[in-house]
Amino acid sequence: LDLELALRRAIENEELLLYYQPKVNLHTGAIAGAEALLRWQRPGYGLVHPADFVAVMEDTGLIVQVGDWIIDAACRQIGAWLRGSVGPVRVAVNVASRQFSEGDLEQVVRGALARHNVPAELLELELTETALMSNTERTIDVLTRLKALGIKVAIDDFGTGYSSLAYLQRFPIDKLKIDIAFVRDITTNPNDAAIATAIISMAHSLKMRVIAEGVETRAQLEYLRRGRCDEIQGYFFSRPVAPRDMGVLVESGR
Ligand code: G
Ligand code: G
Ligand code: MN
Ligand code: NA
Repeated sequence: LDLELALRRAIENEELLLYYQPKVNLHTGAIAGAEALLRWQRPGYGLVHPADFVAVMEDTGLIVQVGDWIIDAACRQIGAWLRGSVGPVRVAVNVASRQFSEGDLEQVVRGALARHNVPAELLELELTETALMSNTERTIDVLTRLKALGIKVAIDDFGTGYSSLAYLQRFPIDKLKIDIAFVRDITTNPNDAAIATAIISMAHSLKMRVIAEGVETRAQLEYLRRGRCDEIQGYFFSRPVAPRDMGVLVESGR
């Protein structure tokens, strides 16, 4: 496969980079952190988005190697911000299913935190329901060891899978991320609004925080704030941006 070969070269040639999208705390209005989002600076193609290559990396297993690089790169950035003028920024990293099931996440995370001298509470992992559902005993074991390091764990795209909160509460999870599918029409579709509100209330009963993704309008933001949602992320506040611009956003928000 040409794309697979090009991706292997991209890793060697250091063409991969991370963009950052801010998350906003709805209680305080302050920037709560950022999600790291993979980009590929592909010669002749410009900046390529993961929608065009993450699936190939998943199919070929390349995602495990790239995933390790992503965790290291995110920790390097956290360390640079921490020891520069920006200060502490909590960064959430997406973890693919295969990375969770085939990789040694605890070792990778432990190594990256140590290498870049970063406090564990500044790193968060975003896992999908699918990643957690294959082997319950192993999932609980891996998550427990990750949590013991002091990092945060969030469930991404929540509401689109088949797992219930009753099932998820068996895992040590800090945060739920409500999928964009329930946010898009939240102000006009009573069913989506009911689902989002129910997720927030159930999550809070289970002592989890809630973030909504894909917030594009003030109306959506206000609806979620009234519904007691803790954080939002989306184009309304900012698109994913280069590290330097993320730093500027944090500095100007203080
Ligand atoms: O960044 P974008 O806005 O285009 O993201 C598209 C998709 O790619 C999303 O589903 C996102 O979760 C996924 N993605 C982005 N960055 C990463 C990453 O670093 N690791 C993994 N596994 N998926 C990512
Ligand atoms: O799967 P995951 O949640 O990690 O992917 C996040 C994806 O959502 C990225 O592709 C990111 O660029 C995209 N995204 C972030 N904010 C918005 C938004 O406000 N609207 C839409 N449509 N997509 C968004
Ligand atoms: Mn995510
Ligand atoms: Na998501």
